[in-house]
Amino acid sequence: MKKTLNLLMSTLAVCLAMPAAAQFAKPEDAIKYRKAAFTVMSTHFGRVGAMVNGRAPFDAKAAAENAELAATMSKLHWTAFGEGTDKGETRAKPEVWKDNAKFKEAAEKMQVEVGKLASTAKGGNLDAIKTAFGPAAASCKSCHDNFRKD
Ligand code: ASC
Repeated sequence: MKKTLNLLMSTLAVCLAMPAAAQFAKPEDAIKYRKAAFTVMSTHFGRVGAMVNGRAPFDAKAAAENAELAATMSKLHWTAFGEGTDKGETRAKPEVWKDNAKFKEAAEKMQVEVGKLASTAKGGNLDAIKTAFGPAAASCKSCHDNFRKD
């Protein structure tokens, strides 16, 4: 039991120390992973958006849960834009890699804004959520405009 645990812990340590790209066996896996993460993030972000835009009734608990999920998802994609993942089934523009510092900055801005939306949503006040939603949506859009093909 102890041996198994030791092996597990050392495997975990090696995995954490590996460069991000090496966490995916193939570039297609990284592309699939990041698309899935964007899809899940967008789904939960969109549910908050529906309440903000009056397309769905406001439910404070659901807003907080969905915003929290969007914030959690917003942390996942970035290791999946490694080298060699610019080709294949992707709409990512070459600028993601050519202008990587700018891409990272945009990614971090999005994480901060979606994080703020999640902490605001915990308060359960629709007006405050509306205020926090705008900059979060703008941070999604700015990345689409600069780093996504359509
Ligand atoms: C969403 C979603 C996005 C953003 C973006 C904001 O609900 O899926 O990617 O909002 O459209 O402009």
